[in-house]
Amino acid sequence: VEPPFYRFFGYQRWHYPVTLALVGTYLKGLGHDVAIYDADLPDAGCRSLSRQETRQQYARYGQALDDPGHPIWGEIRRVIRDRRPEVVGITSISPKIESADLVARMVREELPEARIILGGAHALAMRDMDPGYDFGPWYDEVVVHIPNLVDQRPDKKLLLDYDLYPAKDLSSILTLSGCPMQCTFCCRSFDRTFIYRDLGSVREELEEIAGYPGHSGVYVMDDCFFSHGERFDRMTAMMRELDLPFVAGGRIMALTPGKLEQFRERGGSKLLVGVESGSQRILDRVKKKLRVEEIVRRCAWINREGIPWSAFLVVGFPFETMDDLEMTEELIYRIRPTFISVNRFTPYPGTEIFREFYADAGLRFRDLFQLNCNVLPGADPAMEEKIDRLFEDFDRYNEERRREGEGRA
Ligand code: B12
Ligand code: SF4
Repeated sequence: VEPPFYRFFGYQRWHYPVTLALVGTYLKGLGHDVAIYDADLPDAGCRSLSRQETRQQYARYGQALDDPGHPIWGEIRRVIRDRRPEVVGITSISPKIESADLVARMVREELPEARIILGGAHALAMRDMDPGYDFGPWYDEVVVHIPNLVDQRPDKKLLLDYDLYPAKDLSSILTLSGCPMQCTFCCRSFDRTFIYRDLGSVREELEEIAGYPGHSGVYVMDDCFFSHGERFDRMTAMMRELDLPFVAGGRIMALTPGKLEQFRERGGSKLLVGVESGSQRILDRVKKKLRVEEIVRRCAWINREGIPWSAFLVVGFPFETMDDLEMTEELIYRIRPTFISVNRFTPYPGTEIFREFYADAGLRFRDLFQLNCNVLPGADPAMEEKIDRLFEDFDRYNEERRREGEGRA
């Protein structure tokens, strides 16, 4: 089960539950009868929301957690009763864990004999920080790692209601896992083992995506698409051959003029880049291993190549000052991305910053979502006001850039 989250606040999610598709494929390979229930599949109440709207609507998630009569809980109970599974596996990231707990509790109430297993980023992070962490009374087992899971072609047809997914939502692909960096705000800081998926299996999935009626290209979910030169070359060649436009993310230091040219020529339609901050002090403090001058230099290469791109920013680190925020603002208007994706710093369990600043802060997991307006303990009201203004200004900038793009088209 993918626990419900986005649906509660009306956000139009654009992906399918890839982690569960991989776990399900693995279990099917072992001979089990598997179905994936995506309880977060967008419904008629969901639409595309701006970042400001998302922040405003997010409180509806917390309200639903406190409302046992919410119709989505009723729907989940009905599915459990209808399907009567023997084993229920639930995946969860930290902000969703209370939703996962409620699903587990309903399974326990409806099917006392069922075995309930929890997996996912939250379980991994909590176990990493405290091997004896108690996940509560609903789970029989917690699984934090299945080796080489990414090296498979996910069987998306295991999804209940497979036919309800638009081609776009099934067109994401994961071709590796792991990252060599150790940014102090990222949960992957403690997992540096790389798994590269076999390129034959990548090709099969790309062919599957190219065959979806009305597809609009591929979204590559890898942490860095550009790091491994030979794979970059072979994968972009495959997309070109299959005539598949693609969106992918890359670390700034992995970008070169040659790779960017190849990216564009072979159908790269959008690039996602983690800029994070315009302050060298902040970049150093979060161990980003990146110089502001390199950001300016390499982002100019992207613009010169004419590739549409999103810059990901994080604002509101506990050690950030007004000067740092101003440097980020100044940098972003200088490097001129096509889209600014600004996120409120969120202390995810398992990260170095969580351990240093928030281990005893009594944070509620439900508040840990980057676009939440929650105020972290110790936050300075003047900084919060500035952050709110940045969100508004960047939404406006995004809207203007979107209109400019339409004008050109
Ligand atoms: C791809 C990805 C996405 C994709 C798609 C996510 C999806 N659900 O399909 C997109 C870009 C949409 C996305 C969005 C978000 N993501 Co994301 N994402 C990732 C990424 C890069 C890979 C996740 C993945 O699928 N890995 C492959 C699977 C197979 O591995 P796994 O999830 O680690 O699970 C392993 C085990 O836990 C176990 N397991 C997992 N579940 C289960 C279930 C059962 C039953 C069993 C037996 C085992 C099991 O098996 C796996 C193999 O060992 C990770 C970072 C990373 N490199 O891992 C972040 C990550 C998971 N995302 C994260 C976050 C915060 C988000 C967002 C909230 C961000 C946002 N601003 O919106 C959203 C929320 C999405 C949601 N799930 O609702 C955080 C979670 C942190 C935390 N402690 O909760 C991570 C860790 C990144 C980070 N910055 O630290 N994400
Ligand atoms: S933020 Fe990106 S570069 Fe840094 S550790 Fe996480 S995945 Fe790696």
